[in-house]
Amino acid sequence: DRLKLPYCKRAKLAKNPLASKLLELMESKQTNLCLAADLKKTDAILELANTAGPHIAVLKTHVDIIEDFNEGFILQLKDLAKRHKFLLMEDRKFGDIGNTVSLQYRYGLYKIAEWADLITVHPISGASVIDALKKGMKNITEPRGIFLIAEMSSKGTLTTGDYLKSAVSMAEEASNLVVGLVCQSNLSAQSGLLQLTPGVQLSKSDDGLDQQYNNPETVINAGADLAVVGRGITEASNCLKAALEYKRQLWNAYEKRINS
Ligand code: 6AU
Repeated sequence: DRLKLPYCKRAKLAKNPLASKLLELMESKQTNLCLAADLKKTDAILELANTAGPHIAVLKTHVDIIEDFNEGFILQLKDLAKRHKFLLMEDRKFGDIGNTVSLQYRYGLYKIAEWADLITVHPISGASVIDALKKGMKNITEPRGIFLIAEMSSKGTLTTGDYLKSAVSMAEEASNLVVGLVCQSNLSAQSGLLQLTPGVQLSKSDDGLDQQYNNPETVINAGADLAVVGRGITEASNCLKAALEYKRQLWNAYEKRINS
């Protein structure tokens, strides 16, 4: 049972080397927190990354909301990731045909392939999107991984039924490149795949725009290996204190899950 296995054991079962690295760093830093740094200024993201960095496993960005994006920002972010030992995920939610996606991944202003360890991808266009992204990784020497979005957190999402099932099979079949699934429930029994679950907040149940929130223990019991927290931390009066509190609650829930 995937949910009962400790991260360190699952690191050995993962087919993607980056999934193994991620599981190992989660174990050694004792954190299963993925911080959504959805901020508009590079300085604010760097400050948050430096403060919360020692306590998170992944820093997740949406680079297309940044108003002063530049290459220096990426260099500094990569530096912080190395220093504090976290991975970078660009939550681009690629969702077009293979050729377009491979161009969006590699070129343009953001050159995501050059710096993002992990990316998010919608399975909507079919399994060939994964091959296209692999093509986009040509000559990139560092390991790369994909989180496939099987199920969204928002109210009324269309990611249900057969769509969801096909997304899971797609991830399982491509587990050499797919690191895990973005979803709300325990959908895959494959111990080498990670479940990334967004929609986590302690003080709210929604955001007024149909985001749905659960508490740390609920999402970990629903199979989350990494829980995404954004505004629960970025909008707190003390971001470090909030990050530490989410980290503590998420890790305790994980320990309870594997030991129960
Ligand atoms: O904690 P929040 O609501 O401030 O932020 C949640 C973060 C945002 C969303 O773009 C992202 O998680 N997200 C995703 C991801 C990670 O792909 C999928 C989803 O279904 N819901 C969701 O909120 O950066």
